[in-house]
Amino acid sequence: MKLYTADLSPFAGRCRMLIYFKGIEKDVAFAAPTAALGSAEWKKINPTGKLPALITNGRLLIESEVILEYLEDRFPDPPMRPENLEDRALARLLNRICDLYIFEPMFPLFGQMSPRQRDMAIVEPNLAKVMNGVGHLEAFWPEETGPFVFGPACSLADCGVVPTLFFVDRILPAFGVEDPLARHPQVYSYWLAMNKDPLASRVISELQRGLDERRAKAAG
Ligand SMILES: N[C@@H](CCC(=O)N[C@@H](CS)C(=O)NCC(=O)O)C(=O)O
Repeated sequence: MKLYTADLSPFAGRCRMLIYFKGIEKDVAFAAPTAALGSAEWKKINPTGKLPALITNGRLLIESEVILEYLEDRFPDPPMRPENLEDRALARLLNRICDLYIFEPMFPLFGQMSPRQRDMAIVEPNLAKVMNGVGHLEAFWPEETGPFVFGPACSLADCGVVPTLFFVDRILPAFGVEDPLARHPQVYSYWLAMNKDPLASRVISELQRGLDERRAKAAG
């Protein structure tokens, strides 16, 4: 099985997190994309031009949630879907909040990182939406939990939420929002705990390495 991945991709980071927590690194070869994302060359491998992409049994699977679900079905031990059906639905909901209410509005912000060429008509509404999205995570956060979303074991929700919080934590300060997660107590204490967890923090360090490389390139 081959996973096309990159340090800075939060969506590939979801898949790596599941792979680390399941202990299945020996079953999955990591590969860098063979060409620039979005390029005609890369679209020969993944027609959407995106990451991640999983090649398994001669088939291409894309979309991080689909890859997570596939890996969970293929390697059910340890289980990463919560046992209780409502919690299982909640795990999916938290990941959808990350996709629809946090990443969707965060994407336009990536084009606005430079303060000198910033269009506030793009920044302000999207920044507000991202903060609202984190508020939705807080509102739906399960009670009496920790250190992971659903207690002592990592779930599919953790795989989605950790890379998302990394981006909120690292990108929003560039727009003047200091400590964006500290405004949401449950999400914040979770984030602090994940930074101390050996495997979650491995994913966080990979994302950080990707971000440092991107920033060094941008600085020339
Ligand atoms: N919904 C997709 C999002 C994938 C995505 O947007 N990946 C980014 C990298 S983090 C990408 O490939 N961007 C390049 C592009 O859109 O051309 C998923 O969950 O896998």
